[in-house]
Amino acid sequence: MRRSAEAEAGGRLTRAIVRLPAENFGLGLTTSRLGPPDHAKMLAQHAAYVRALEGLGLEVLTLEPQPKFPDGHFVEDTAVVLPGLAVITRPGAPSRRGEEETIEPVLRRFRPIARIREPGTLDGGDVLVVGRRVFIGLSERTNDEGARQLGRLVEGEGYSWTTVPVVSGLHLKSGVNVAGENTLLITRRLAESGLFRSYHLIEVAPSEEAAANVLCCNGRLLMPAGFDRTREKLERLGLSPEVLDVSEAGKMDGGLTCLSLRF
Ligand code: CIR
Repeated sequence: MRRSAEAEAGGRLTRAIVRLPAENFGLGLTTSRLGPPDHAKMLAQHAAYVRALEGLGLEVLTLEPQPKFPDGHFVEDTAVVLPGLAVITRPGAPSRRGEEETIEPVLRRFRPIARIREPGTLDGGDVLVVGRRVFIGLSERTNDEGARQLGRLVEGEGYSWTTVPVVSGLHLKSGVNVAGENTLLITRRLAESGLFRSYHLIEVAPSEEAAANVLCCNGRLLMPAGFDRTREKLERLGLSPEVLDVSEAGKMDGGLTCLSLRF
């Protein structure tokens, strides 16, 4: 299959972009009450994350830390990358605006570029692509105008789209992600929206909402550590997740998907 056609079918991805966490990453935005994060531990967890991405068959491009943007290692929020186009976002949090400018020259090497423009705001964490359908979360970070702009761009690439009110977590992908073929791992609150009913839905345990931030790529599944009930459920279903500790990112409201752009 042509590489782009494979990707269009939700197929094989070849690259990932990550950014090393800056020493001051604990100054980033957070609503969690999990305590201050530890930089050395974060670096070790980030290195293990990069190794896991390489294990998925991705060539990982690692960018330098950017102390000017303490949330800058959550690169997922700065772009939406499709087989034929990279959309540079306009992050919803004022303190994060500008991160996207540091990603644009990197993505320009791989894709034609489009942009979300003022007054639109959009974080990549609010964008879930499932096959040829794009779900765009309306959240504190992504507004109607940002969603509409992205919708028009993805339509031009042959995708359909719909908006989803974000009812669990910071971003849409805090609460729902692809976990396998036609299968989503999802919080009960998002499942109840009915918007995802055409997929096979696996609900995370109600006490384990953050377990929904799994990363499915090239036929493999990564999940965050600390969510045994959900892990056992996935194992029973034969999905055999690889477990990664992302506790320090979690203290800053981040997780597995936020730490990379994959395409
Ligand atoms: C923020 O609040 O923007 C960061 N501290 C966390 C961003 C997490 N990103 C994501 O879920 N895509």
